[in-house]
Amino acid sequence: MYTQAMDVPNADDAPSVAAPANEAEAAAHFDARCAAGEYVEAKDWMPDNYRKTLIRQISQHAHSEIVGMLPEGNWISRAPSLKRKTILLAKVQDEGGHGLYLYAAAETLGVSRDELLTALHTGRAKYSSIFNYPTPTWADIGVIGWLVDGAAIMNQVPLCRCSYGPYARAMVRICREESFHQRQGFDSLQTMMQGTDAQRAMVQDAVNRWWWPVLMMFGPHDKDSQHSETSTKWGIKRISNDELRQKFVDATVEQAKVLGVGLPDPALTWNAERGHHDFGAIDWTEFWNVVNGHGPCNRERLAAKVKAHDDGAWVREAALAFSAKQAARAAA
Ligand code: FAQ
Repeated sequence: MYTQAMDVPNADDAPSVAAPANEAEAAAHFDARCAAGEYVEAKDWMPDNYRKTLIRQISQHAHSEIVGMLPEGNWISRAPSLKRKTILLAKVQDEGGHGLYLYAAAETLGVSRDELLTALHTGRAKYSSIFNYPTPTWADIGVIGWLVDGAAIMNQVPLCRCSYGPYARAMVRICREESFHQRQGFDSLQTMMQGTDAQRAMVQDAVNRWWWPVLMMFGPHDKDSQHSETSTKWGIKRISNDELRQKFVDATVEQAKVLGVGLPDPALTWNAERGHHDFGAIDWTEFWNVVNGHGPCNRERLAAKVKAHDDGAWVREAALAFSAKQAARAAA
């Protein structure tokens, strides 16, 4: 059972590890704990920047899971069979659950769910660039499972060893579920690849459109990654953006061979000296455009998310009214 503090810690909660007398000593002690591989827990003393970095990353991650339900949700009513529809429903529901674990993990750092959602709805908070691309065909759903979940797993498995305990524990369960997601995507594509020429062409077209955006999911090159140095020092990040991207390319090339699809990169070749695949240059102008709100579906995604939140207002109001009634009854 996944357990987590579900809301903002009380102001009078005593820290479980007392902070040493002065800030510099406290920071050095904290760095040493991280370097020794200790887990940091919600009530432990932590530097402000560690707290801020985690709130930023965990909340962006949570927003990604929730916004990530939209491109696939588009196909629930149009899945080609009952089997595929039930699988897709379960997957999209899982992504919603991942968002909830992650919001709960962020809340343990002293930020409220309302603050996090307001940041997303007003465009102040980021979510993964990948969810701003459209899903015009059924093959897109298979490719999201195979490549997007595949990239997510590659990035998220090291987060199971992140220094912040509540985030690391949330990631363990998330990664288990993501591995089913990746396999169902691969299975769906394999079925299509054994079908008609038109189905094979649909898969290839989807792979061609998703390949480069998926490589962008890992973030900018290490030399341009502004947070990597501090996040690595504190054990939030265990493997760098470029290393993870490389691991993903190496693993995926072999899977593409099994599927019988091509990857749309003429520069993709095995480099025996490095023991890795070389691959072509990523279009970082496209990446930053999408990150800064100008991708193909940014406006549509945010509008759908805000509408869903507004449409759900009555549920939140009913829950509050019910809880007030319960409290009044208990008081009486
Ligand atoms: N998209 O200094 P770095 C999923 C931003 S979940 C948008 O390298 P960092 C499940 C970055 O925030 C997918 N923005 O940053 C699923 C920063 O901006 P800021 C999400 C990006 O944090 C599957 C700036 O660029 N996964 O797929 C992106 O050290 C299928 C500089 O970058 C996670 O969030 C991007 N791709 O490293 C759901 C995993 N990349 O904040 C549905 C956790 C970078 O200063 C269907 N997150 N930026 O304004 C991480 O591991 C890290 O945050 C990175 C970025 C690796 C994403």
